[in-house]
Amino acid sequence: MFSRAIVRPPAASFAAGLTSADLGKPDLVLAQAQHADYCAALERCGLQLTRLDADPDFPDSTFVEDTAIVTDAFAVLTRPGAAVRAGEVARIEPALRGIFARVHTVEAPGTVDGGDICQAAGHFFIGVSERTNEEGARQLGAILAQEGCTSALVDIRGIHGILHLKSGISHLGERRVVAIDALAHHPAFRGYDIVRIAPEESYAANFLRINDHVIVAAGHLQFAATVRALGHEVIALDMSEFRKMDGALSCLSLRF
Ligand code: CIR
Repeated sequence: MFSRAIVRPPAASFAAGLTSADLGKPDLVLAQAQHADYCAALERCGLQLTRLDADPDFPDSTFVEDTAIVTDAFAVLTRPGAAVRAGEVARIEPALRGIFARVHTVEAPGTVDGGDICQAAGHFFIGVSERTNEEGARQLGAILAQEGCTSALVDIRGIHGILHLKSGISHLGERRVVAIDALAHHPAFRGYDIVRIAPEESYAANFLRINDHVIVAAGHLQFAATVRALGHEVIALDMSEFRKMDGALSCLSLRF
């Protein structure tokens, strides 16, 4: 069960963030409204929110997920792979130290983006990507082992169109992994039920299972129907402005 989440709204500088999407400039007012809807959805799922202030010094800082990995018992401060995002970690650190008794860190030359880390109960899939390097993955694996957790690497370099591992897979719970075609047969997911996502709905591979609900990106009707058929209540959220900045549902919060 999740009971809490940390969020940070998009700042006035949001449109100056990193992006590889060719979807136009985001509308700040609409992004703020979509973020408010996102927060309301988390609350509807039963989460108590820690709301950090918008941070205009870091345009991508609304994507708090990349700065840390959090569990019920501990947190890991990451070292984001994009140099312009490195300073976001120090900005979230006080909040995490106020909540977690055990806070680990990833050290140079390791880099890790939280978006590359997918938790499935006590097991973690660690994506090696343009943002998370092999040394960062190694350090994180060692930290997780020290905490009694297991992990497996998934190299996504060379898979076109995904920034992070969780752009291509998410854990639905009950040992079910939703995956895009390019990741569906990866050996790391052996022993898991794979739910394939249609290529035209690949953006929906990033979703949030929170307690009894599954939050999905609006407009992915086949996927929403699949999730409902598996017995979950679906909340659909418009993510248009975050998608323009390569963001998706999981990026906008740290949940524990
Ligand atoms: C970036 O390129 O870092 C941001 N514009 C988007 C980060 C998305 N984060 C995530 O998927 N966890």
